[in-house]
Amino acid sequence: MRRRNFIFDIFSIGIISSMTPKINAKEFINNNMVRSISTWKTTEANLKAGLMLDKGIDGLSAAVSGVAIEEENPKNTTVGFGGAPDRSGRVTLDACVMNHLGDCGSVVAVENIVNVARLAKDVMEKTPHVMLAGKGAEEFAISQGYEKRDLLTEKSKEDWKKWLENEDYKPVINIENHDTIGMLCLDKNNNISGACTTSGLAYKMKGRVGDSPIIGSGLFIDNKIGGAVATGLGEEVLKTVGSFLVVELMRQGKSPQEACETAVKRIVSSNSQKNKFQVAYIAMNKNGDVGSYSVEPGFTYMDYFNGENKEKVTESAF
Ligand code: SD4
Repeated sequence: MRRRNFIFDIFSIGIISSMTPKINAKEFINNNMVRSISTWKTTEANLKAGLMLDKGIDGLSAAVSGVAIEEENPKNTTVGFGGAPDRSGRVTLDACVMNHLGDCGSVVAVENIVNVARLAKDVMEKTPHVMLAGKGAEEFAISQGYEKRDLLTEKSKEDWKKWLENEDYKPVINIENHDTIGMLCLDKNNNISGACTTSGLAYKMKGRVGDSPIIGSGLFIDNKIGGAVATGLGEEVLKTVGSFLVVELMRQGKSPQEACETAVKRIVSSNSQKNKFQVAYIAMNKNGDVGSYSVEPGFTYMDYFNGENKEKVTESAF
């Protein structure tokens, strides 16, 4: 089971060894508050999770049920059913989950299964592994009773055929403000969990995997400190191990907002041109404070807090 524990000891792995954590877990107050945040205008998904948290349901269950709404939404072209395929016309999904104990599960390049965040949770809870890929993940899903479904819709097939006419591949910035969903949930026990689920970049190369299913890049939680999730061009998030970086910055004493800004600026510092790509982070600490920042304008996130579910606009580096 310990193989699944991804809580890094920053001192033992020698990263930033001169830094003394300024945040002590004891500084955080447990006041029974709940909060759920999710990337993009994922209104219903975030509301679903928030209401579950209000009822006292644990953060991981709330996150997995919340993101399932986008996985099942055919209009979201970057998640689950209706997600854009790769160049060869296959829809391949990536997802991961992480809980307050530091346990995590992940699936990559899965075909024919809609609820891949739940599948990642099943990998975490029912196998001795952290990550399952491709056919193996699909076979595991079928063995657990998941329905096999064609993830291409008439619309996504039509769009792909249109794309094939020019085969012009470039990252799209802010796809209709509705995109990959990453969610962080703080439950009544003051535990943070999260989930991240995507079909990845539209018309990616066959076999391409982004940041979303990679623990530390697309999602990272350290329940003593907080959590972060990423969206946007996964290659840039992977290169900076983005979500892990945001959580480590919070460990050093930065607020969720400052941590997201610093992590985005690290990406921007090696990519000085505007309009190249989007990357955004959202983060939450154990107090339930939240923050968000993006490379380009136009990123919004949902915030369920005190019984209200609001869309928030994020500031950006450009
Ligand atoms: C990826 N990060 O596969 C995902 C895509 C995404 O907003 O988040 N799009 O690179």
